[in-house]
Amino acid sequence: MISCQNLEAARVDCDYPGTRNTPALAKSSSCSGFTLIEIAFVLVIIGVLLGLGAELLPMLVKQSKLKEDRLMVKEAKTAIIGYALATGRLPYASTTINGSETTGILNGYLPWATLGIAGKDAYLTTLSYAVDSYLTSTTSVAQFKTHLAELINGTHAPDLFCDSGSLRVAFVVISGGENMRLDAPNDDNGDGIITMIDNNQFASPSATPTATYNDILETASLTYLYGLSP
Ligand SMILES: [Ca+2]
Ligand SMILES: [Ca+2]
Repeated sequence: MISCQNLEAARVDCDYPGTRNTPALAKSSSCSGFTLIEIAFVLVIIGVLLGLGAELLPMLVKQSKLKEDRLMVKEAKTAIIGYALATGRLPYASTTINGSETTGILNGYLPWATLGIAGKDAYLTTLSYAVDSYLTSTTSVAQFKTHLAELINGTHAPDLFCDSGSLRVAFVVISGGENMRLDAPNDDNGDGIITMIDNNQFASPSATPTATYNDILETASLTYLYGLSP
């Protein structure tokens, strides 16, 4: 171990070889060595910074994943709307994760292969999807718009609702989020997926994550889709 006295002597030798007995000269020197106290101080600072990094990194990764997931669900919504405006109908859901729509199925997995998009979310779980039955069998954009109008004015009863029933929607696309499974109120019977057994009442697209809900949901309201239809 280097004592303070020895270190000071070393510092004097550093700038003025052969002048060990001239401390006054040493004090006015520009010697750039560190004392043990200075080194200890720097080590403490580095330790604190490493500790902060270890705490912040997982949080930043989590936030980044959530942001990526929201973007992927939004992109799926855009693809679904594009499909409707191109074909005059919304696709049925898929009963499996293979992404092909299954005729007659209204709740299940996103028919991502039919849409021509990637079907997994940022957590590598297949997206879920539900659709109003009255918008799946139309054969033109004009008829699709007529059916939207009938759902809006009540001529035909709508199937799907968000936000405790206050929002009538044409479809929902949902990521299970960080826990990789759908939560209530999207999944009512707790099997982690949406089927006809669940009650077609979904969360608000603006629902914030809680201890029991971390799904990411996007939807198109009937009026929004009506406004987009030419
Ligand atoms: Ca979830
Ligand atoms: Ca379910």
